[in-house]
Amino acid sequence: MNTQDYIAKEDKFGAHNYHPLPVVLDKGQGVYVWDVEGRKYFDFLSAYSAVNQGHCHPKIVSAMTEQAEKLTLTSRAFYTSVLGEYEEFITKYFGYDKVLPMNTGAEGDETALKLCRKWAYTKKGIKENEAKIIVCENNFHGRTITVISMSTDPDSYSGFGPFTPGFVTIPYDDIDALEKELEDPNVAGFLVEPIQGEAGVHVPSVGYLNKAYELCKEKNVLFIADEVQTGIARTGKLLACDHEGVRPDILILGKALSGGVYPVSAVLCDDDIMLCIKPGEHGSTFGGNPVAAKVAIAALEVIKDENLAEKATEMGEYFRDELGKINSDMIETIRGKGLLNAIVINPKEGKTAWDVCVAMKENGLLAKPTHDHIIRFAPPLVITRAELSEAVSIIQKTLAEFD
Ligand code: IF1
Repeated sequence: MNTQDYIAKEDKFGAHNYHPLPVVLDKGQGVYVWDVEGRKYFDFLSAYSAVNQGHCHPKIVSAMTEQAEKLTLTSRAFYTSVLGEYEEFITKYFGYDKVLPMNTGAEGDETALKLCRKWAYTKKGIKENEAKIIVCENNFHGRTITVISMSTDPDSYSGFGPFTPGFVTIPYDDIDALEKELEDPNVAGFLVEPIQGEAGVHVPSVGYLNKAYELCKEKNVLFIADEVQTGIARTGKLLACDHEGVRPDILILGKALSGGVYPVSAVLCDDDIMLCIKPGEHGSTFGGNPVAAKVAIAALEVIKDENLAEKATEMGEYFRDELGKINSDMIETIRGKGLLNAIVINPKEGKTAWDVCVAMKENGLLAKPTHDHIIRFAPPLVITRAELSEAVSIIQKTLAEFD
């Protein structure tokens, strides 16, 4: 079978809920992936920041295989020899009293919403079913019905109503708008991405997160950080909130929490919030399973052992500097933090970000547009300066093809 055969098979038997770049991947190692015809590519998407540690990191893979040969899943009907070890490890790693283990990022957001509402009714004293949670325009928190009920993107919510009530939307990076909505005594939480990834890597003004946190504290409102994409060293700190010294009341993690090896997400907070949910009020079949637990410990150890947050800072600065040297009228803006970056493309003679991504693929680098004109560049954090330099050459060569 060749590339077209694989694509045809997926087209025939799979749902059409994606429009992938026309490449069929077969193998991954570090910053590289190979397609079914043996062509090698730089992966500059990292599965949307799930593969921060590099594809198939040996330490993480062996943690998975070792546990998988011993005990994979019991459900939470029983204790296991691994979960407590993981819970202690991750709560000490991030500095919270407790963790509620789940599997996907969306489940992490849903869990955070439930914790926030439960806390609102049992601790803040908001009347049952009256709690409101503030979210930002252009947010992306996942694909479930409640999560898309918070979305302002018609592609995310159109045709999926009716929607979950109780959300208030404000512009991102707008402190005055937040301050105004916080006047409502029924507001229980503020859910925010420290950097809006899907919206096109929008880095908020310096001080935004800190000021937002202070305002929430003044009004006894929970500051909830969705670090599913920005967390785990991607932006040059362990958490994007660390750039501003903000400690979220509820922290949502996913993606690179497993290094892309297994679905693992987690919600961390302190006892006064976490213990609002009682036995039997929340959970999931696979949440906190032994394989996820061991994989997450290994994935987090790799982040520290290999200094990946510091590397993301250093390599990100180098990458943005080198991109800035490319002389192309198709590059309108370069923005990002750490190794979460994006360029805004000026369409040229009808050629869009998609065309640039297809051309970069032909030249050995994989990236995907977000919305019509933005290309996100997010390589694994293990990338070296030499590899980044080679990747920038590919980007430059590709853009020159459109001259
Ligand atoms: C897809 C987007 C990114 C996320 C944040 C929660 C979740 C995500 C900040 C939900 C997931 C993924 C979903 C994935 C593509 C990717 C994505 F393009 F969809 F929007 F990264 F920007 N919070 N983002 O970014 O986590 O349930 O997916 O594990 O194909 O839908 P999930």
